[in-house]
Amino acid sequence: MSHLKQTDPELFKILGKEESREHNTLELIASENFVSYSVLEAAGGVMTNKYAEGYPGKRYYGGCEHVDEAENLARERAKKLFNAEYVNVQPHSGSQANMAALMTFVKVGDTIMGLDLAHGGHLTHGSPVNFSGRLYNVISYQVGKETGRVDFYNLMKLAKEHRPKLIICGGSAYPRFIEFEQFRQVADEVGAFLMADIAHPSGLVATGIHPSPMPYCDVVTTTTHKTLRGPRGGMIMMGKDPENPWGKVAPKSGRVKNISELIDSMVMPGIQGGPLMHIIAAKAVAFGEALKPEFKEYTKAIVKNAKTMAEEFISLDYHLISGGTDTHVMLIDLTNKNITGKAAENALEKAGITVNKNMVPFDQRSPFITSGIRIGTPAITTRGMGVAEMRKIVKLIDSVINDHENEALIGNVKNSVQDLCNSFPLYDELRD
Ligand code: DSN
Repeated sequence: MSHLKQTDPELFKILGKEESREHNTLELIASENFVSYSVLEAAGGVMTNKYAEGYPGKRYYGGCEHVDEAENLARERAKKLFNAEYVNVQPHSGSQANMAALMTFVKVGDTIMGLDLAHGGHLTHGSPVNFSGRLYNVISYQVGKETGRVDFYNLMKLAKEHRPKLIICGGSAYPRFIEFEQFRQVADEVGAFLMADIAHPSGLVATGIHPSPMPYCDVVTTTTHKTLRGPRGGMIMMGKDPENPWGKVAPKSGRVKNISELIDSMVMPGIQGGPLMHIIAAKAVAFGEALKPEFKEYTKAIVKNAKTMAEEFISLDYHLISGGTDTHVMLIDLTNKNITGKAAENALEKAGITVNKNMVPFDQRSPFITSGIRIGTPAITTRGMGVAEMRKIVKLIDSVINDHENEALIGNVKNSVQDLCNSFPLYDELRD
């Protein structure tokens, strides 16, 4: 870092401001986390220099012997973590993992089903503004109004009516365990592939706290930077028998022998060129960390913290979609608090608490305003905060939401946030 200070003081200053923002605020965005200093080091390491189109042992460039080792290590560690037979660690992001998986299993114009974005789904699960909504005929399914959980009765009805080629399960604001087994029953009923996007709970899946999709899903995608606490990136996996296990995909190219090779070829050259080898190295480090017993303790603490927060919110008359959480995330409908998601996000940000506004199921407001906020515990749990801090944080949030235009109160909350942050410092390694 001190080198950058000399060579580019302008950018150095910007980085310093971000470091200080991360230290001095409470990060409650459910999809964010703080990587270890080792992951940070690998992500900033010399492998950023290397072109390595292709896969270990089959590259289009010379000099790949060490990046091959790093990619093989990442793959082997990921297989062990998720009990997967096949892993591709090259997708630059979750969206690209989803794109490559979809392009493997369905053709343009085919019918797919995914959870409605406003009901907790993701852009790449069929939103009309995303490639998934533009390339495929999308039938979205929803959660039940009363339960806040996937409405399987309606999903089955829609699936029988529209005969999708593929169903996506998972989402970015779904507080409950993903019901892989029930999704499999629907997929089997209509002969569809089942794709799980476990980007949000993947850290919990890796440690067995959340059920595994592997026995039920034809293909599984994830990001690596949320509860899994790795660098930003994506990954595609398959369970025990990737050799065309269900006999539903016949690889077209004579050079491709099975589905795993088809997925590899969809990632590169299908949608990506050179892999980000520094990020793959950092993924290997993060997967190594996730294999350690401490990581299981960490993921247990994430859920305990989220459940504690959920109970506190409910006791203060907040409406949590689905009535609580099984995971790291809560989705809160603020309608009874007479504040929009946008206003809550802004007021909390002034107080040093970072959340995101979020549509709630059956929301009457636009995605730019919203009626809700999404809150998650992975990042604050990484800082070492526990049950006592969760209770304190909920009280701070509640006081801002109840009086969100009171600048003096927001100032006081900001001071309390600062005290909390100072007690749980981040990245000692970066201090001069
Ligand atoms: N943007 C991510 C999230 O916040 O959940 C999903 O891609």
